[in-house]
Amino acid sequence: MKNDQPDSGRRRLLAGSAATIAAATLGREAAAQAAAPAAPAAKPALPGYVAWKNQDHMIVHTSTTIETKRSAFGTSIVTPSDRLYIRNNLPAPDASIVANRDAWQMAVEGVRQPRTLSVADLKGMGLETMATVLQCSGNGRGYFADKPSGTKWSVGAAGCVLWSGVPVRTVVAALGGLADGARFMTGTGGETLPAGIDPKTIMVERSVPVRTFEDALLAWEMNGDPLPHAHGGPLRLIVPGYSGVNNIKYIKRLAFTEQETEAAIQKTGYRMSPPGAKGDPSHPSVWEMDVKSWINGPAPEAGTVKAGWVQIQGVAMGGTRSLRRIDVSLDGGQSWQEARFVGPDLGRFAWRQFVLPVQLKPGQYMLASRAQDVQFNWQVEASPENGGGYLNSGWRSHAFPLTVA
Ligand SMILES: Nc1nc2c(c(=O)[nH]1)N[C@H]1C(S)=C(S)[C@@H](COP(=O)(O)O)O[C@H]1N2
Ligand SMILES: [Mo]
Repeated sequence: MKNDQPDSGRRRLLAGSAATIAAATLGREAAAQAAAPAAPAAKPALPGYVAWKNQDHMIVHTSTTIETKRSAFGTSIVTPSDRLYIRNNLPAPDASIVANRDAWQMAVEGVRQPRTLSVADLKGMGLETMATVLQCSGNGRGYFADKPSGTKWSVGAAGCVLWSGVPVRTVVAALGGLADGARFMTGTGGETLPAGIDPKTIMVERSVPVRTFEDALLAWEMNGDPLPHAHGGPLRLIVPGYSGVNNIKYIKRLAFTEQETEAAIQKTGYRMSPPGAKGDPSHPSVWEMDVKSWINGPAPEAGTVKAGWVQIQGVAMGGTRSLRRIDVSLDGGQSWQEARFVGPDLGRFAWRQFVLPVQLKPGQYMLASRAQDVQFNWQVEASPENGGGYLNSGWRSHAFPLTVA
């Protein structure tokens, strides 16, 4: 099984004791399969814990790495929940944790009055709704020429999601403010860890710069529904503008710390190491996302359309900044035309849909897009190759060929 994070402990867990850990999930999956009529041998089916997703719109790499098809983002802004990608570094906790959502507890440390708060407590403290791009650090890895190990995501380990919950700054203020010396915000996932493995080698615990607490959200709702278990329900940390791994699912501890966590997923995992090299603390952490865009239509998979009027359509994100411009090329980047953003701007952490209507004659085209943020930073032509295959935002590798007949 390929993972985002080539860490031996985690691999061992998924390969070895996964049976015990995931017994509940696999049990449900097996039951669902037994009940279903025999399907013709086809693409891998959705595992039981995400059986509610739309099979037609998903690519199942493994039971813990499932991406949205390029044709399936839709032309609205928000990615429908049943098409949103899934990525688990560890088997998810048992689904019983969403039986009584309000009872889920999270410890808050590194504030003047540390406390353990339930989701019910948090719901009483504040409410905010925001849209953010949730994007796996390894999204686009499949386009790196170096072929770094890990899931070969194309564009679909990403989505634009509406979250509702309480701002972290509201919780911090209610608990007397940050303790002195806090330099990082550290979130811990609520997975049950197996005995006999050093927790640090497998736990999902991430530290991000402390200033992110000003924008961060503790979310219990996603796209208008209670946060699905598969996406981190009952409670998830959203760090806007930061790549997927920093958005801790089923969060059980939020700590403002002087040091980064010692967990392998932080120390050696998700580091921008040189190609072929393993990560270590001297390499930059995978934190903020870059300005990026890609085209989703027409026909990103079939690659053929009829001559005539065609809407070139895609999504663009600024990472941590708003966008000012989006360009489209029909000839692989030799010439560019400005396209138009569609629909309301849901804020600097959301993505925007864009469109360019063109009249196409029969022939071969190469569709590419490049976005520019409000600080005039253009999306790069090629992102630097790196050991983990992280943060690929290069417009050239995200281009695709179109035959017009
Ligand atoms: N607790 C916990 N949080 C987690 C993970 C995990 O395995 N456990 N995976 C991270 C990674 S690598 C990504 S890309 C996103 C995936 O979120 P999704 O499955 O809701 O799409 O969650 C992040 N948060
Ligand atoms: Mo990820």
